Amino acid sequence: MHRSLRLGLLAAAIGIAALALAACGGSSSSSGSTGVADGSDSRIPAGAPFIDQDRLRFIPETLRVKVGETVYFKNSETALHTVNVDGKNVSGNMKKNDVFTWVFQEPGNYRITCDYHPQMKATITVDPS
Ligand SMILES: [Cu+2]
Repeated sequence: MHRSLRLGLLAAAIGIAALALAACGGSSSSSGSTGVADGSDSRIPAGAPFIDQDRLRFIPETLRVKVGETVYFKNSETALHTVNVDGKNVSGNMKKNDVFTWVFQEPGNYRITCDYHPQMKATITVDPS
């Protein structure tokens, strides 16, 4: 009697854990698993559109936002980076742990590049709000 109750509780706990994992997997795959801030940096709200500068790359290299949304960029490594929007340096030099924000005012596809690393490329698609 006691044993079967315990087994039942265990099965329920496993079921809940499986549901939680499934929910996690679903939300991360729909957001591309990156591109959304996880809240680990208090300056960047969890859920905000986010591009990391790391390993000499923009991560992710594609991002979709709406007009008026704040996009967060963070330099997570020691190399200096910049955020250039359609070829224009809008951030200035970003050192390690610097955070830069940008709000796109018009729909369209924007090229994101870095002054120092030609291989750093991303595209941000801005949809009407
Ligand atoms: Cu760079």
